[in-house]
Amino acid sequence: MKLKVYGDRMSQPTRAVIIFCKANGIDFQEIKIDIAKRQHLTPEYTEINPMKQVPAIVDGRFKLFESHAILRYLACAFPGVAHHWYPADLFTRARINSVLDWHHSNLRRGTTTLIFNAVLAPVFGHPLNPQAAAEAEKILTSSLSKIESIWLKGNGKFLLGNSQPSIADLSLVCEIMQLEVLEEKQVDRLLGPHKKILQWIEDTRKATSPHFDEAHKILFKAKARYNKKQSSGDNYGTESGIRAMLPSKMSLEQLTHGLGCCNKFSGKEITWASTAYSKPLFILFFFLCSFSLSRHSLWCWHTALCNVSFIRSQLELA
Ligand SMILES: N[C@@H](CCC(=O)N[C@@H](CS)C(=O)NCC(=O)O)C(=O)O
Repeated sequence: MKLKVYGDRMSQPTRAVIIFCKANGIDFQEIKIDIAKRQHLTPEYTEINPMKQVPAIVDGRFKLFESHAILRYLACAFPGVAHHWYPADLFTRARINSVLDWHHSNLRRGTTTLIFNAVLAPVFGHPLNPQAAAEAEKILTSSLSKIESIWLKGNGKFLLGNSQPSIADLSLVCEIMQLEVLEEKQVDRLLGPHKKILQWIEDTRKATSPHFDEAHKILFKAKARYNKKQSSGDNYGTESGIRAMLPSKMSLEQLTHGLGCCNKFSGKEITWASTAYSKPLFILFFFLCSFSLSRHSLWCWHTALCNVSFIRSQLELA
């Protein structure tokens, strides 16, 4: 019987489970439990998760709740899951579990309390509470700093110095993405100083593409709704504000302008890394320069390298 995933995509742990299943080709049926409609409180759902929260899964006769437990179960139960998500090595697993346990009482406490008191409270019939939001912001900021200085230190793209993501990356990044529902200037203030976090979000997004964006679409729409700005901008409600903050992003218009090329691709994004000459190209360039006798041949080489760089960047746009 097909795996059933019960959840609401507005919930960050639900998105982590859905993205995990999709990224690993796990065949599953998504069953929406709409929190806003209180569907998580029904007797039918309480049979599946007596804690009355999402997500939960049913695999045959086996029921399970708590997203971290679900991710660990799926990683072990489905043979097609790539090793890096939850490697078999005991010490590696223990370290991933350590991050996951820390998450619940730190990063998650900060984000959920902040979002509830700064945005969501009225949806559930409570007043906004700026003081509680300010306290939560301190927990969040301290958590982000700890992630950067402890688990993202070094050259690895992902937590614990890994070159590929684990279930801890997915869970924590989905948590931080929930900040999308806040006003843009608030997200800027919270995440702007954390460049490593921004790059890590982007790396996790790319590693789980296109499922990451697809699962998060709902958040951008919710942002528009909560901030009552549906009609104020072309992209409002369809794009990630966090993604736009990446320091390594520039528009192709800026790039092509800089190279003196046409700007018919303007508006698309491109990474600095893809536009920089790679090391071998640099060496080749200077080697040829030193042997070039005329200014004309030098210009030809420069133009050729610009074109190579431009073509490479186009290929990376996808
Ligand atoms: N520790 C749980 C947290 C689950 C949770 O807090 N779910 C929220 C949505 S993100 C929920 O169902 N809230 C409804 C409620 O508590 O009434 C997990 O990781 O699965």
